[in-house]
Amino acid sequence: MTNTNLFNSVRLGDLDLRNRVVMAPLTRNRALPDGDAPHALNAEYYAQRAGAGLIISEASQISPEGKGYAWTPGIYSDAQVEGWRQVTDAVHANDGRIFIQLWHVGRVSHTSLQPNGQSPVAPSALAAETQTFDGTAFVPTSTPRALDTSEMARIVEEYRIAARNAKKAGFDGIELHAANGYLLDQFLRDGSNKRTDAYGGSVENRTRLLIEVLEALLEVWPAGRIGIRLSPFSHANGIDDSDPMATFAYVISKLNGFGLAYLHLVEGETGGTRELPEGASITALRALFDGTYMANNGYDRDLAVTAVESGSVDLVAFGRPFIANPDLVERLEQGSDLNEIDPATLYGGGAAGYTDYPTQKSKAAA
Ligand code: 8OZ
Repeated sequence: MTNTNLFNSVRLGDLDLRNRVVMAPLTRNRALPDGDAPHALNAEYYAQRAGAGLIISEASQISPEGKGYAWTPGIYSDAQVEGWRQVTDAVHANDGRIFIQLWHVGRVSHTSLQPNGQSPVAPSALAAETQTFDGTAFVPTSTPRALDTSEMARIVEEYRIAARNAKKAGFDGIELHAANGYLLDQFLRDGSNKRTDAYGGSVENRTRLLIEVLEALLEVWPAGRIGIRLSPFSHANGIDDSDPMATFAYVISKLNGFGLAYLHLVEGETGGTRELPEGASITALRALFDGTYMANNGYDRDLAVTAVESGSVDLVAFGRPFIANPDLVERLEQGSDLNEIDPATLYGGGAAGYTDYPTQKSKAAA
């Protein structure tokens, strides 16, 4: 990457992005309640935000078992592929680019959201200290059952099928969600992974599932169309590790050599402070990765412009600002005021607080 301006076009693998501003993956719980398929409303929402250099879709479960909240979209059924096709067509019609984020929640789920009311699955039978939304209320997550070693191949296969579906649905690429305390993160961390088989114990073993999944994805997509998201110092969904620097230094070093499109890090606590625990360093972790770096968490215009100018950050993913400002890139470029976000309409519902945030232009015309 040669120029270092947030608003200039940039090459990502074999893709040209119109700028370095990325729409972060954002859970909005607005898929069709019967079958978890995206639909026209979601297409409108993403198309409104196609000014981003790259959109990363909301997290999308790779299987019914991978679901942890009401009304999140899936990418395992034909109806879901059809629904996502509406989204990708609408984004492409506006000259945007969109990757889908592939998700398995692991233990961050509730029996009422699982097939046949079964227990969620996890590396170990330890409940997450967090809540989920079951469609009516926030409820404590259910205690999971530990996956049997013989089931790991099935999980990997489900990621592979989801990656194929993402291609059928017309996405430009995929992002592997290995952050925020979900299944792959649960395997990486010694707080949630107490396994004694080849998938637990040493950091090499805890990283095994992630690497097997990546290898499966690489059989479907070229490396330049696959990104990965990690949140090394986050405690989202009750995740913990006794030595996150050591764990993630290993994980990130292992990612080198695959030639992935990018490494995407949540810097600090997910959606919270950017401050890091003592001994932690995003800069040191970033330096271990030899490819494109996408930064996220609490960036505003100045922080983003400076980070990109410094050369240490290649792409900046904005989350909440993109919810309230469909024309975020234009506003950032012009240094304009941003719309305020309405916290009441973040999760679930219809167009209100979803597709009705005004652009500068629509505001001026009103
Ligand atoms: C907010 C609410 C539900 C899920 C994440 C997929 O944190 C999520 C998520 C965020 O990665």
